[in-house]
Amino acid sequence: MMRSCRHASRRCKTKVYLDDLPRTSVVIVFHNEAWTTLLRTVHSVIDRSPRHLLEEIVLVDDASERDFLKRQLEQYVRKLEVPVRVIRMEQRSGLIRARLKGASISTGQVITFLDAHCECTTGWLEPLLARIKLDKKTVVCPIIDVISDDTFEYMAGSDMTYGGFNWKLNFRWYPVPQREMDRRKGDRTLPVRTPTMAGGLFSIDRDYFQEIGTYDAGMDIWGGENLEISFRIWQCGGTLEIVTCSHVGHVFRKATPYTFPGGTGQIINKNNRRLAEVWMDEFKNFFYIISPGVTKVDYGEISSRTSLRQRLQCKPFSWYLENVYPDSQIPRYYYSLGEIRNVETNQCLDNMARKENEKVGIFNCHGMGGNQVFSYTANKEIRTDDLCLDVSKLNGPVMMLKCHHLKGNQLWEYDPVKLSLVHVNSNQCLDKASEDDSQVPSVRDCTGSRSQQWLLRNVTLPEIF
Ligand code: UD2
Ligand code: MN
Repeated sequence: MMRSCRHASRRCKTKVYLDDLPRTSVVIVFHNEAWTTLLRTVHSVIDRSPRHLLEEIVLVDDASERDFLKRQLEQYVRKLEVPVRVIRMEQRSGLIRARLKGASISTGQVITFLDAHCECTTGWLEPLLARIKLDKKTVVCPIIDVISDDTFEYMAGSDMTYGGFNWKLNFRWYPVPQREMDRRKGDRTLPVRTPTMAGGLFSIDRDYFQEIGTYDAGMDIWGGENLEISFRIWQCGGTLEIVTCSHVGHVFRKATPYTFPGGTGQIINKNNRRLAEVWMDEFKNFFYIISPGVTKVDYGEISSRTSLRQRLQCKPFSWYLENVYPDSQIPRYYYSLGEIRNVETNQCLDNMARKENEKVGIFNCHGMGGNQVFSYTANKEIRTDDLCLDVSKLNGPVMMLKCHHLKGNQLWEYDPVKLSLVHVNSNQCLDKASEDDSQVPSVRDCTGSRSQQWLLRNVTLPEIF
């Protein structure tokens, strides 16, 4: 176990919190969790929460198949000095419906959700509850520290990253942008407004959880619920924060210890479709164009969720992109979304599943989205999800770098008449291939040749242009 406050910054340690904060129930759902990690979670909650702020712990067993999680667990928790209730799902339901069940039988004014393999640090709870006391529409997450799944070593998480997501609707950490540092006047002990939450660790006022529609109970097993609740909180008038003075460790596992009945892809795609259809308006196209296969997945009935959105008069997704997540990987305005096809060779730009700092490629057009989807944005960057086409030397190859929103080497001017893509900094044109490698597009002096002409498919021109 770690020493107290190891990761809290010194200024966090001197903060003083009111005594009469709202009390919380801690809800922990699990399926086939290991004994030691589950108990490490429970004990750390008991040991590191001020007793008067902890109403109870609710353990929801999502139909585990391990014997020790049955009577042995019940007998063990009976001896603990905080009320711990164990409830069972009748059948495997997934973490979303298991959390809903746990929330519904809990009684604290605040509900705190934790994964079943966490370790709360000293002082984790007070800063979370203090934010909710100030405004019950604030939903708060701790900084998630990393517990190694090999050695169980404890490593501090960063207060300089916040939650976002990519075109495939995967949750991702991204650097906290300058505007958020400025808003806090550089004080890193103040909560960070985050566009999304990771999903597993957060506290929410019980009444507010009800008011904004808890979770989408039509989502199965795992995935999607974290973005869904994030979009919903922001679009429907709440605030989502990472409270940087609160730290909770989480075991990040390389592989899931459980099955996804019906197939991992099917389930996650269904959940993602539900959130895209209900909350993302026309921006769901980023998800659908990059993964066209997804549109075949049945997402069930969503009318209760769309009417929730109406009833709460939630704002459009464009509002969220503009006001909450302007540095999003999904651009608020863009000229095109789809393939970028070379006129001479009829081949398409292709990220070749390469990663950051690697070269963009060119390949036969396949029309299947994926690696051949690019967006030419209103900021005149060419992005493939969270990477931008970037050139840093004359006649240089086109690299894929993290989009920096600073124009510079990532600024491209498309001429819809000449069909050229001019790299503004070098004043050279995107060409199908470099001198020495036909598979590597590069910039060359502009000649107007057909190898420098490009068709941007699915061109949509929003009214502002
Ligand atoms: C992250 C979240 C997780 C959840 C998930 C997206 C963190 C640290 N974790 O994945 O909470 O939001 O993204 O859905 O932010 N479980 C069940 N029944 C199931 C499957 C899982 O009860 O059918 C439990 C599981 O035992 C665990 C919790 O749900 O306690 C989260 O599952 P995970 O730890 O496998 O998810 P993780 O951390 O990869
Ligand atoms: Mn987890």
